[in-house]
Amino acid sequence: MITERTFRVPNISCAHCVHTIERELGELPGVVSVRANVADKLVTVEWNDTLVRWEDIRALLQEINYSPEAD
Ligand SMILES: [Cu+2]
Repeated sequence: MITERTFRVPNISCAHCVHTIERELGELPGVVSVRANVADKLVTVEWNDTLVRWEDIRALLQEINYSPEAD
C-alpha cells in the first residue's frame, strides 16, 4: 500500500536543500516519490509501506540535518 505524507522541514533554505532531500530520500528503497519546495519548506513523500516505514524516512532526514518539524 502507498502512503503519502506532507510535512514541513524548517532547515530548507535553497534549491540545494531541495535537491539533497529529493536525492537522499529517492535513494531509500520503497520511496516512490519525493517533492520538496523552498517557498513553503514543505516536503511530500510517497512510499510503499511494505518496504519502508515513516520512522525510517524520518531517521534519514534527521541524519542529513533536515528533520521534519513535527510528527
Ligand atoms: Cu539549501
